[in-house]
Amino acid sequence: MKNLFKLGIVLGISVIAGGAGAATYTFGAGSTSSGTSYGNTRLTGNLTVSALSDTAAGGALASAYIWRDGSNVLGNVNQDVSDDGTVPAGSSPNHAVDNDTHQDSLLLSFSGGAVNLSAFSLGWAREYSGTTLLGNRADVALLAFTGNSYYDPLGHSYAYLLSNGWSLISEYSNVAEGTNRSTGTAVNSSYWMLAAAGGAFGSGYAGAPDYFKLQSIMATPCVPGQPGCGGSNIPGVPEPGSLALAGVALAGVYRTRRRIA
Ligand SMILES: [Ca+2]
Ligand SMILES: [Ca+2]
Ligand SMILES: [Ca+2]
Repeated sequence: MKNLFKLGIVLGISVIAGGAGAATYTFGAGSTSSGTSYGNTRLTGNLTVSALSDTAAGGALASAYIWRDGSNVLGNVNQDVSDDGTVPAGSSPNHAVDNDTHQDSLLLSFSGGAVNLSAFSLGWAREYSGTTLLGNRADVALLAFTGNSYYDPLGHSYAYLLSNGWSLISEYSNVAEGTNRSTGTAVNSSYWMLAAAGGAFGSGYAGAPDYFKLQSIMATPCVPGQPGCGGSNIPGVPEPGSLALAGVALAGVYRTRRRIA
């Protein structure tokens, strides 16, 4: 962990190593953004987040805009301007990940091997019935790619994804704002999706729209023998020795760059 911590400092990433290889990913100053319109991404450590919504013809997924507010939480402004507003800010409250009119999601892509997504936290959450606020909570769906050959989900409906390699891990109802929600799954994958619940995923919407902004996720590198750790998903679990070497190598790069500068 000590080396992981050093690695984080060297890279300036917003990943905090926890016990048993778990890392908490946040989206503050140490994370970086790419792009200023639909299809932009946010990178933190080995995690790239992008935004999707079913705004294309036939409910197919189109790219959306990751909106990050002053609390460093991630929302989603989709391409239906009459629904979610316009980039970059969107119209409140539809700059959240929501299932009001269209179903928004955040795609989580990990480089370097499969991970177990063990928990997530919403920095802001609302559920409404009409104009009545039911609570600072949201119903959330979690999906993982468990197929053999990954493909870009753009252009496909959520229902298509569920029949073609993606699995619904669970719907979590009434996830309270500001709490860490355990996913309870043993699945490992390099590709995960957090979506506003309901629609193709089940009953979580239940007529009461959900709105949330993602604060953090906790993920653990794949442990051999766990589901999703075989075949093409060979885990990227670094040995302590190789981590130390990586730290030394990165420190070397850093020094070299400083000398060049
Ligand atoms: Ca939205
Ligand atoms: Ca919406
Ligand atoms: Ca709901």
